[in-house]
Amino acid sequence: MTGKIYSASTTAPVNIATLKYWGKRDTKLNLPTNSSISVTLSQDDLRTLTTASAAEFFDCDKLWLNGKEESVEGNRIRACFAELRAVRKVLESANPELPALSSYHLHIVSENNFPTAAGVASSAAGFAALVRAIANLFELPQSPEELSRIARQGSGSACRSMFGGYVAWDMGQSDDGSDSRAVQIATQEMWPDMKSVILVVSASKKETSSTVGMQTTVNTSSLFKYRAEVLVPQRFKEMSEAILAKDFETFGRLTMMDSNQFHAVCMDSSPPIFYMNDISRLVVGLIETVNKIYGRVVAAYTFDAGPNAVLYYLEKDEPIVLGLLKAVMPDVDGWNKKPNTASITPTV
Ligand code: 2P0
Repeated sequence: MTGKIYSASTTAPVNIATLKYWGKRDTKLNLPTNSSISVTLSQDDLRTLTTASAAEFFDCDKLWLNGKEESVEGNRIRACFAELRAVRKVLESANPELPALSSYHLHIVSENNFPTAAGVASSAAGFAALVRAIANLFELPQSPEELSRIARQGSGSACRSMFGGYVAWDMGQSDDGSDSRAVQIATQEMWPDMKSVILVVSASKKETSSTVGMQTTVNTSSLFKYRAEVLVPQRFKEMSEAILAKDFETFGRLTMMDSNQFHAVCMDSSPPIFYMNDISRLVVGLIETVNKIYGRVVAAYTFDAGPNAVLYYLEKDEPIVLGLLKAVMPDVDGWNKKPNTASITPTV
């Protein structure tokens, strides 16, 4: 059978949290136990490109990731498809001349321009691109904030990739997740001299997935509750204010403190979860030493659910930061040239 194929393509960027999301109060809806903040990286360096197509003659939903067909039976993808189709259906009811795309099957083709296995927030860019591509295909009028609520159901951190610049994910208070969505704190242009670099310490897949790890922490860590209920709300306010004031000293200090505390609650879980390794700890020591020598925050490190480091610094300090990395890690020269040695890619 043949017929018209409707298509739309889009890209979505990677984001790296500076105030970490770790813990769900609702695992089905991906409702977090605390609000979080992230910086969206430049799409020139790291992005997912996704095309969504719909046709009356497609006989089932399909998804290809980096050229390989993947299942679309997961609850998270299903939730995103269902929400987007429901919104499209409302549009079709109000405009009967529109094609009935909400009832057609979808084919999704998605590609990362970075190694998926490198453990660099690929699910965030992936689900953000998936939701935005289908929303474009369906010509939905929803705002990025409203779409972020849908992307959140694919992967929590994906809601933050609906925006560039500095982004907050407001945990919300409701049980249905209607107020758990991302908002932009500031654009990238507002703080143009902010730079980041990713050190790929290991490109191997993490042992404990974020989804499993965070619920282990929620269920077993006694430090976790204090972090989520007392420390993060204070830090959220301070970090938002530091971003708006372009106060790198405070932003960097809070970023490092929050990364260390996130890994502390991981270690306080039972069984303990270790995401950082010896090279990660070497990077921490290096940055702490440089900051001490200069008597200010020259660079700030942060580590997600893996050993890879992301460093934030101001452009004026790039010679110090990259010079130091090159001196200490001479192999640092590009993506994955030597597996399991550090490699860097500077981003904006
Ligand atoms: C973050 N991470 O804020 C934190 C910091 C990892 C460490 O969001 O289960 O892949 O899909 O909602 O979003 C990774 O968790 O988890 C994450 P799900 P997700 O970026």
